[in-house]
Amino acid sequence: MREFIPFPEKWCFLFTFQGGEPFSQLIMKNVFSLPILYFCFTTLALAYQHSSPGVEKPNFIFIYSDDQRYDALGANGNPVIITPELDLLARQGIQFTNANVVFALCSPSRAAFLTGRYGSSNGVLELGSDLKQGEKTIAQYLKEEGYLTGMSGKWHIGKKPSETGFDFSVFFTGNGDYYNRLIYDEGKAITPEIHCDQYCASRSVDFLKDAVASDKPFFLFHNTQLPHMNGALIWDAKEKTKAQYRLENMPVANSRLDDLVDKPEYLRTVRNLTQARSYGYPNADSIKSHTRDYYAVITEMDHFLSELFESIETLGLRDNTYIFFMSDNGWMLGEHGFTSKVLPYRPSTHVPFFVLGPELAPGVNQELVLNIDSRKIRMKLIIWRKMTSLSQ
Ligand SMILES: [Ca+2]
Repeated sequence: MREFIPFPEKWCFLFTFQGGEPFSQLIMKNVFSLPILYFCFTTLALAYQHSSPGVEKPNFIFIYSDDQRYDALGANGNPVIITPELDLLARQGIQFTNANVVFALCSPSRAAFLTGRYGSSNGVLELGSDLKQGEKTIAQYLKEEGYLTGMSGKWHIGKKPSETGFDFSVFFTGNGDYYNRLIYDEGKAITPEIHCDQYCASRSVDFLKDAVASDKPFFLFHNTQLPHMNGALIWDAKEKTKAQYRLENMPVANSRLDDLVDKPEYLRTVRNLTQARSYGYPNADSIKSHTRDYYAVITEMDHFLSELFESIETLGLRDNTYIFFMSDNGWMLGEHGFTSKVLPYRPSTHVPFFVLGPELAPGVNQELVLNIDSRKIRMKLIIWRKMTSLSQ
């Protein structure tokens, strides 16, 4: 039996709906032992559930991109990168300027989001490793609240989506080629010729259409492959996309020339450094070429996501849907001489993050946010503090 504690009146406007009284009195007590995103999702879901009859629960769409660093988004102040679709959405929501992941690597980051727990607790500390027995995911929590749950795109933990609470799943495992990718579409193995991100965006749209027809609230976990490198370890963008960028406009970090002599031994031999040297770093031209290719696949990702964004509009979902966008980790483009991620340097852990939805006015928030938060209620404080300020 859940226990409830009073819910401050000043936040009640969030749960005020047409034809209904404000939801004002209750909030799930045990959310304070849950991580931030669980808090946000489940609290909103429960709040709606316990509000007046006829009030619909909110829908949730969480989009996770792959290896997209914080500044690889136009809305975050990058004047060069071309991301019009994401920029448009970001500027309609709350843009978080200090969002980070607790473990800058694909599988642990995804497991951290799904469980709301650190890898040391949920068991996923390596690529492709599995959740510990009994670990409960956000999909399972929401499914218990009557949600239709779907995931689409990259999946990178041991258990299948269907074993972690998802009713609908269209996924490819780990990393590989962008085209002709082996995809498990509702249990059927296929290899569509089109880009895997394009295919999965279309299937996410199918899920949204089915969810609308079902009349159930829904949770969609949409995961892009981009901008992760492909199986040949290159950013395989089309030439016409690359041609939108001029090499001379690509930024180059001054720290690429850092002397690591006073750093720990492992940093002078770590793969992030040897791989960077194989790319030609710290030569500025090599970094510019790499950055151009990286930006180009992000532009393609932005384009593929447009189908999903358009369907949210055409299906009339904006009035009752919260949309979250985040990346599973960042990427180093020559900072301190390094490439890739994992290392806890800021370009590796710092990620784009924005949220938009009903009653959330556009704005910028500079507080620290994590894909899991050790202080448990950080997201609640951030989002609801914003809401509170709007209600005053
Ligand atoms: Ca990643």
